[in-house]
Amino acid sequence: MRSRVFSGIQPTGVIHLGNYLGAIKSWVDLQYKHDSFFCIVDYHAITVPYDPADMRQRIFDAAVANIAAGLDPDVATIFVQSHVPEHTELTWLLNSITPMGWLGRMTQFKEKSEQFKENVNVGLFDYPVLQAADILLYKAEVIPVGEDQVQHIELTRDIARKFNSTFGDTFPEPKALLSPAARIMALNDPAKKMSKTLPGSYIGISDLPAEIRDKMMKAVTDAGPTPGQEMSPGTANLFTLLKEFSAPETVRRFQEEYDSGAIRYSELKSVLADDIVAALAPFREKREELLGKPVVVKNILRQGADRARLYARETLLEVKGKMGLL
Ligand code: AQP
Repeated sequence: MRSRVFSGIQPTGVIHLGNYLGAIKSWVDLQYKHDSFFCIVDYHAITVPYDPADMRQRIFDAAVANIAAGLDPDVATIFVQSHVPEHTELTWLLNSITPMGWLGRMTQFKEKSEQFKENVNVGLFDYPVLQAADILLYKAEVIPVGEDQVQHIELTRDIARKFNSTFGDTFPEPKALLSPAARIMALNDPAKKMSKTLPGSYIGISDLPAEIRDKMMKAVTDAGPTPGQEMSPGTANLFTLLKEFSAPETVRRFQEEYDSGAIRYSELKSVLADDIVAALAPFREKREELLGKPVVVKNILRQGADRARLYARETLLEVKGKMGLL
């Protein structure tokens, strides 16, 4: 039997190169090899401050962006988390076996509660249990994510193991699958990860060519190459992007120039920006096309939720039965 893949993305307005290279790109490859579920996780997105007037559009935009990036509704199940109420129901059941100490250790919770001091809500604390429910509801085994999510997948394994040992074997223990570019760094501050809440850090996959060039030219590098020593984080980040977007001969050429000390970072940035613009062109075209077909997109999401619910209901019945609730 083909193993099952689950992954999610928050409808938080912007999909950047980190999201794309860390997660979406590998989803596109995996969907043809596995039974795949891809979810727009709106319940996760409401755990930080947001404008309700924008949310509907952001969910729609996230669906459009992912389909335009290559998710194929004919082979993968693409749906919105809040359309499948079993996600929150399983969360409650899993809450009852998850120690608070496990959640208090989560790096994302610590960072977000620092970032949103005025609104450290229970949902933000419980976020990883909802994520565990997302995954376990489909008994998914392969979870393609960026490096920042590995800790949450480990926690999901712990929750699965605890459930299995308490109530009997039910869930497989899922594994994080990291892409070769699992941690893209901020362009303006390479010590931090590229992130939509860090202004100037990211290139969005729907950015216009001029914006892409402008952001790339401002990327932080260093005073000059240091052949034989470790590359500075900013330059290493540009080489990671170069390996993803440029031809192997281009990568080789800049690597040789770096090694000989002859590299000009302005030239590297300019070539890289052009290659990113070219690579994203088909995406921009497809996105424009889908934005003009809202009914088609909504139907994809409705059919996705209908299919997802078939699996979700079955798992929930099994779990409730094992917990003595049926
Ligand atoms: N910089 C990154 N490098 C590689 N992968 C990344 N991901 C996110 N940032 C990077 C991966 O993208 C997937 C979708 O994640 P998400 O929807 O939870 O987005 P996020 O992590 O909230 O994105 P941001 O921009 O980092 O948001 P903020 O600013 O809110 O923290 C996940 O698989 C994630 O690992």
